[in-house]
Amino acid sequence: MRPPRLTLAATLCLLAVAAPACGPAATETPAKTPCPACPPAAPPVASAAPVDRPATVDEARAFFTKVDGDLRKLWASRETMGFVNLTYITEDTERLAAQMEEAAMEYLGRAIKDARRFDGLELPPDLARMRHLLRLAGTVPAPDDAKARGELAQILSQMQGIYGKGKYCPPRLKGKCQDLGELSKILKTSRKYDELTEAWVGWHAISPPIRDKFSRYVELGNQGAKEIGFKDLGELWRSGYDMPAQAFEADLERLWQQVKPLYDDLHCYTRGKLQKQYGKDKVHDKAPIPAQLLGNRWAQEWMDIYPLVEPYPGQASLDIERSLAKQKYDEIKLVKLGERFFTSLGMDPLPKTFWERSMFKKPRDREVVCHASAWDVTYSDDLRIKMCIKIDEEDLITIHHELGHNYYFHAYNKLPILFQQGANDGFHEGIGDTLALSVTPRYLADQKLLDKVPDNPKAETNHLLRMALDKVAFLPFGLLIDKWRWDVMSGTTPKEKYNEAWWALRKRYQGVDAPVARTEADFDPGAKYHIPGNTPYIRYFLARIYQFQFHKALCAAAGHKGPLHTCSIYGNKAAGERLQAMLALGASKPWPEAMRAITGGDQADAGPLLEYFAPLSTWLKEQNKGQACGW
Ligand code: X8Z
Ligand code: ZN
Repeated sequence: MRPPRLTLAATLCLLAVAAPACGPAATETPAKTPCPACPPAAPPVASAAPVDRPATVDEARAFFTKVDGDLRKLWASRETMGFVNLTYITEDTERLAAQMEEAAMEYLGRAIKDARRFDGLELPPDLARMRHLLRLAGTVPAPDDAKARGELAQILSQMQGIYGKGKYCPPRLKGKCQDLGELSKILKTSRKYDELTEAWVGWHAISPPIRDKFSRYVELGNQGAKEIGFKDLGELWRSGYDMPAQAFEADLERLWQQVKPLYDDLHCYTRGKLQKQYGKDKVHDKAPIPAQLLGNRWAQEWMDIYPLVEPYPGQASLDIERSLAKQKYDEIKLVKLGERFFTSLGMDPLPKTFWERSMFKKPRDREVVCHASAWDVTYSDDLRIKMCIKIDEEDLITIHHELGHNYYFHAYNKLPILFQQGANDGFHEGIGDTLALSVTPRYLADQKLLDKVPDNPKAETNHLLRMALDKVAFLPFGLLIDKWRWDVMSGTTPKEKYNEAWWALRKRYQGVDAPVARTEADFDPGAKYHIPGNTPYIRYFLARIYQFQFHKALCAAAGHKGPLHTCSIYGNKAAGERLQAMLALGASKPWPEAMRAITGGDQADAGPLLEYFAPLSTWLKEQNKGQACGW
């Protein structure tokens, strides 16, 4: 993903000097203390049209052409500096990245307001689309007031800082602390109830200091959103889906109702297995599952408890780690394997600069952000990934995910910059995952990474359950994160009820509960990166639905016969062309048109996901017979 528009680095310049900040803001309000190394002021927006007569289409075209050129420069600087910063963290790179971010944010705010001149003017479709997308181009729009803008940027930086530095330091470790990576490992691998509870509580102790900052961020973000015509920030976030925000919510509910029965069956089966492991005094009948028992800090994906829930132990292993080691896979060889999937579909090889400029390995001599991401820092094929690759199956799949972003960037990089986005953000998150659905046991065997294809019905059930622990378990979590945030942003959930509302949603949608009593002294939503990180989350829910639609359509294009979960489009040029046709649209058209280009339909639909898991669904129902499901 491109990193969220406002990064940790974005405010260090503001911290260093009194507001107003660097960049063009200083031209509006005289700077008291100039930033030590401010980037050149962003060019003023082309508000070419005089105000005493209606604007014309020609003026609108000139305006958007100018905005395109300006944003290219500002965003390319921001992305380039962001990449340097995250792959070489120092105070200097943070300060420079902050300046670029501030300049881009200020310019965008002005451009949005200047574009109002063209409201009500009938524009040709491309310009009308740009007018629409410009208003949505910032994740959190900066308030006009430079002081408020500075405060917002500072809070964003602080929230990310607190999260990033979060550690648990139990007295028994005598001064030694555990970071998120170490706590994650415990939550993945331990089968001791108390140890799991401690790790969960330990991680969730990092977020109370985020609570006040988060509530101020909501106030300031709402202020910025109102200034550009939205009721609140949540409405802005819900407006990026080519339908009114309310219709979008109704569509989400429709999708959720489609998949909920499958989730409920998975929940029931999993709870039964956890009862066997931990006892009914710990995992109660007809009750939510304690969140620390699902193998993941947030109980969002449950793959790591596969050994506890494996339907048929003793079947051929699906684990490729040994083969990777035996065949001497290193980071580059693993990325080449991922690239080969894309080129096998007829897509271009990655540019030479990708191999020169990416970060594939955790450097030994400097601080970096290891969280995987994909970039086109110049919006013109300067593709990279940034990842601390482990040589295992999980990272092979993540490489496909990241390369999916890169190939999307590549496909649309000749478009105007406002169209250089996914058809919507769920599309972007779903591309690499779509190809990863084709990383089937058969494909892995063809790549000599599995000795044989385990193709008896028992092995197939094992495989589908493994997939469901990732894809199906995630669905309610993907939905509820932003349901919580939208309620906070609209004021439906006041600050005094942040945690209560959070657990009400987690119980209602996921059937998961906190391991110990929680109060409003806690701030459990803040322990999930995307909350302090200002990153909208509903995109991941959408991506999990879309990727099965895309997979089904590409399998049909490839002429696949047989169940959907056995299809791999590897090597199929017809599937590649179909995918490419959709990617090349970027955001130039409303997303239903992009959906039509790949699937022939124009709706989000969980039908293909249900089709993929149909054999598992039947099997789960059989297993759950006589069980008291639900919570
Ligand atoms: O944040 C991510 C990606 C970045 S695009 C690594 N994901 C969500 C999460 O980790 O919570 C992917 C799945 C959901
Ligand atoms: Zn992603």
